[in-house]
Amino acid sequence: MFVDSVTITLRAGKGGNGVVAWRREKYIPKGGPVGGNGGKGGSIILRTDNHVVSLEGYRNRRLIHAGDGLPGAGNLQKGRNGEDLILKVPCGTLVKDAHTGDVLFDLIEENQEFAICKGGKGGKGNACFKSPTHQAPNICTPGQDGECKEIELELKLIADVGLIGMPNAGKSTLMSKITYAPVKIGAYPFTTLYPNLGYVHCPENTRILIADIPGIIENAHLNKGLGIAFLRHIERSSMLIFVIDISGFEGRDPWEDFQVLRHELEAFNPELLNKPFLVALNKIDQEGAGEHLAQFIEKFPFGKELLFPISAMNAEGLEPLKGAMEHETVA
Ligand SMILES: Nc1nc2c(ncn2[C@@H]2O[C@H](COP(=O)(O)OP(=O)(O)OP(=O)(O)O)[C@@H](O)[C@H]2O)c(=O)[nH]1
Ligand SMILES: [Mg+2]
Repeated sequence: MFVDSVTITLRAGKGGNGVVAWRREKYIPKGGPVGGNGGKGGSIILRTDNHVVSLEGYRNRRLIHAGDGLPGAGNLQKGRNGEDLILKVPCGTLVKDAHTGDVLFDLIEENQEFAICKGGKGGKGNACFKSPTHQAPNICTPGQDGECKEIELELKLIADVGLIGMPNAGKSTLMSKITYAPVKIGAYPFTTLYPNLGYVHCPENTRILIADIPGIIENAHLNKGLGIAFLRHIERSSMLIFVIDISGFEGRDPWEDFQVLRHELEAFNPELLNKPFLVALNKIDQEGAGEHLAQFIEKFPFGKELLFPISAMNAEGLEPLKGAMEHETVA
């Protein structure tokens, strides 16, 4: 299951207590204080890992805590430190304070770490308090509590290119033809329920990461269909590809679809409209596509070089589209 937002409480380990103990050996009267310090509590660290693709692992875990430090012991023995806990999260995870919504950190790169909760310090044993004027201190201190935070993890995928389209426009079909991603394709709307990621391999060993997200329909910003929360996954993309069904199937107007998509993007975040984009006019193999294609091209005000008539199903016209994508995303 693809989970892209969770709220969890993290508690770092408590420090172990210091202890009071005395050296007791034959022929050594008044051996002095030998109470050891407590161990440090374990900290909690978030670390990105490319093998983790969603936040699903945290869906049913409300409280996560690191190990406590152990108390000290006699003979100056220090308690063992609590183990640090490393939580693996996908690249693109935003860490927010669950109460204020403030962004605490943005984990973008592979193996990036963020120490979110520090473990408590261990208490001091009585050996620590020995001084020339105080030879037999009968005191020790308790370990400190570890930091505790309630945080929200939000995943925003970091794909170079985001595919935007109405349900059934052929986004997943396009994805399956230009990447090796195992995507589900179906002749019914909302086949894709969660974002899929896949790489397009370009010459010179570069590659472009593409995100195929669920279909967007009119008033998706009012929670129609699957809503527009998935648009967060294309917020970081450097370019968008609108996939439009140009066949005019069931009386649909492709130009109207394009307007609706732009309107929904604007409702989510107006800056999305400022991103570079291309338009893949899909299903040109279908009857009636030619007429709609001509109308679309005529109405399109942004420059004809952004338009790519394709048939994803028959893998027609994909090379120029890949070339344009590469040109825009590979520096
Ligand atoms: N004739 C024709 N059919 C196509 C083409 N591309 C996709 N289709 C068909 O259109 C239907 C929908 O394709 P998908 O790739 O699942 O569409 P989608 O945009 O991912 O749809 P959602 O995941 O529901 O948003 C499938 O039956 C495909 O076989 C094309 O170029 N020509
Ligand atoms: Mg799909």
